[in-house]
Amino acid sequence: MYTEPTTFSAEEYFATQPPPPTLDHDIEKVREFIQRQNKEGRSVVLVTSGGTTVPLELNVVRFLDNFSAGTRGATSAEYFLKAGYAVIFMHRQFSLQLFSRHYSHSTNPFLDFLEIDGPLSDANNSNDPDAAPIISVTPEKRADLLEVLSMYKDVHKAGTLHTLTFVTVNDYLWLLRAVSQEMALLGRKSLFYLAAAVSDFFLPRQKMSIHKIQSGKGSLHIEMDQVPKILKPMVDEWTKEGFIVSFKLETDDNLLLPKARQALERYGHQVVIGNDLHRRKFEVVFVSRKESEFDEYWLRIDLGEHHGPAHHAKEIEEDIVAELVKRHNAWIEKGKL
Ligand code: PAZ
Repeated sequence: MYTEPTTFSAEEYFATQPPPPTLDHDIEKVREFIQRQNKEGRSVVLVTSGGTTVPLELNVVRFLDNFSAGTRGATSAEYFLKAGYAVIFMHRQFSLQLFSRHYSHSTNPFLDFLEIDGPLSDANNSNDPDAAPIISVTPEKRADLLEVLSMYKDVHKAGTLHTLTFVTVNDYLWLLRAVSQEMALLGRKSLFYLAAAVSDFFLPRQKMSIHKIQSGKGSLHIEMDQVPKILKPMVDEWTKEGFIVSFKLETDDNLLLPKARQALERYGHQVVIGNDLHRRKFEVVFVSRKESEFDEYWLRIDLGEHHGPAHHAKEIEEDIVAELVKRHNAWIEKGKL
């Protein structure tokens, strides 16, 4: 069946697409979190992370996905916490998480760090807990683990991290709108770090097949509508004083700067961070406005660089966050004039 593609404004989108069932509950928790951080005088950053899906059926079997492991978001969120921010980490379900990301099952399996002291047979045959073998951490891994674990415990004790999950682009849009509206309370002390890879296209609920799309009728033609440009109402209505940083991912080098500039021009927010798919771990460009000109600031790291006592590989997110904290502080100060 062919139906005309629709261009939705943000308003039309929210009037026709249903909110996720847990939205009210999720936002109540976000509100409490923001109110507490505001009372305690902290700046709050919303970090979005991971890809969004576009389901093709209401009883979803198939969906379109956007590329993103969630590394940028999870890594940056840790550096924001280190810089004293409270973090709302809004991420794709099952994408990389803060802290546990250091022990990803594919690159650094946690079980490989553990040792069993004592014969296993004792554990199986005895009811005496003292006879149970002791599990310990491989000595050369202890310092690294201690560093991650201490930060994890400190953050939980301080209550400065709040986590939200999305799966579909619809979940993402509803959550983003509601969280930004709540963050308006913080005025200039709110920072938005939109690193999630968000689909530009979606299938409105009204056009979705209820059941699994059947094969046997030849090729499949799906016409998707454009996701509304959500940054516009975010800047103009939802969070007028927030410092908003969006990301632009491209695979064609020639498009990176023009597309980043175009986004700034269109939405009027503060910074677009451009990154190329294959170089994103060691090179990004900050595009912003200086009076009527565009300002471009390239940030590059040497991937072989090591620092700190645990000899971690340098992560570009450390420098991205340091630069943004500087710019956000200047933004806060400017608001006081
Ligand atoms: O999650 P990841 O570390 O694998 O990738 C990060 C990224 C490339 C998705 C992010 O830096 C980004 O560019 N996000 C915006 C993508 C977009 O243009 O929609």
